[in-house]
Amino acid sequence: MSFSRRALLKASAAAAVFGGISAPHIARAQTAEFSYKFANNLPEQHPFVTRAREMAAAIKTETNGRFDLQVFPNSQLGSDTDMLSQVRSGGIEFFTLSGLILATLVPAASINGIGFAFPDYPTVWKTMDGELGAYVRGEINKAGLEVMEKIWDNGFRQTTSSTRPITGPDDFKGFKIRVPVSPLWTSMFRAFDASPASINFSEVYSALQTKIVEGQENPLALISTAKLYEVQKYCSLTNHMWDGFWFLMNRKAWQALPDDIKTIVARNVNAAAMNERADTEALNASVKDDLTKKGLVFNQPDPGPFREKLRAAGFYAEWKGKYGEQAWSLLEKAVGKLS
Ligand code: X2X
Repeated sequence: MSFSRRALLKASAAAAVFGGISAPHIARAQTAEFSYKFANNLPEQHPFVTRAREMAAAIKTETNGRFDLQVFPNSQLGSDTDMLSQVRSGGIEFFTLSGLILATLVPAASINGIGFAFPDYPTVWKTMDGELGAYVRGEINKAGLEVMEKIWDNGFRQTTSSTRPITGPDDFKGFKIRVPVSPLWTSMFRAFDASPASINFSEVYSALQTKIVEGQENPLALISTAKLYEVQKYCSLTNHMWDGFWFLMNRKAWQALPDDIKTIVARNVNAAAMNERADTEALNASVKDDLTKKGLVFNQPDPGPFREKLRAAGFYAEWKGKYGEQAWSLLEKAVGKLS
């Protein structure tokens, strides 16, 4: 008997045993009072998805099977643009989205993506768990969506390319770069004189592979787990913005839950966000060597000239005007003077 066949038989014997033991759980699952979908754009291997699945299991246990949360990662239910429409209409109940993309609906939500605003993670969490985060959540509520308190980490974004490394702002001139669908992203890369193309994450790998664009920018954890290194050669540690995911909920679906279930869901979602932050930050910090082995060539440019270029292009002044005095002063209170 081959090893794999033996393993298969063993596995099915185990399944029979555990199937028998867990039969009551299966029965309970079938009678879940609430069966909700949680959609997101992240690859299965990303720590985000591991924590999301763990959270869904904990919620099911703690609600005695009354609340069943199904996790759909990897843009399985559509692109970010599609999923945002679906969470608004109720087609999906829960959805995590970058604040910068959410800004197509809630303009204030892109404010954390202002170029070079955050020096480090402690400042990010102080700001997003503090007054600026509360302000953005208020704006999200005004737009008709519910949002959990804790934002999940995507990370500090780095720039990859198949053609040339980015060593300073001049290398961005004419650079064909994919950016997510978001006015702030387009504006920032126009300020660098690049040629940004708005493309949903679900299409990024193939856009890079077919060379529709030369490069893209994302945190290392995502460059690794989405295997973007397979279709890119250079990685420039530009650290040009921090990006995170707001946990959004369809309002009617949230309001339909009894208070005891709401409490369990909120506690577990926010706890998962905290664990995901720790995992993702650690992966962003540790995965560079692995990516080097996989063939990416790294460089670390000085951020100074990039900031200067944005300032000279009027980027900070323009966005301060768009966000307005209140939001901008909350940002500057947390990170220091930007414009
Ligand atoms: O689309 C991207 O690049 C991603 C996955 O980082 C976001 O969700 C903003």
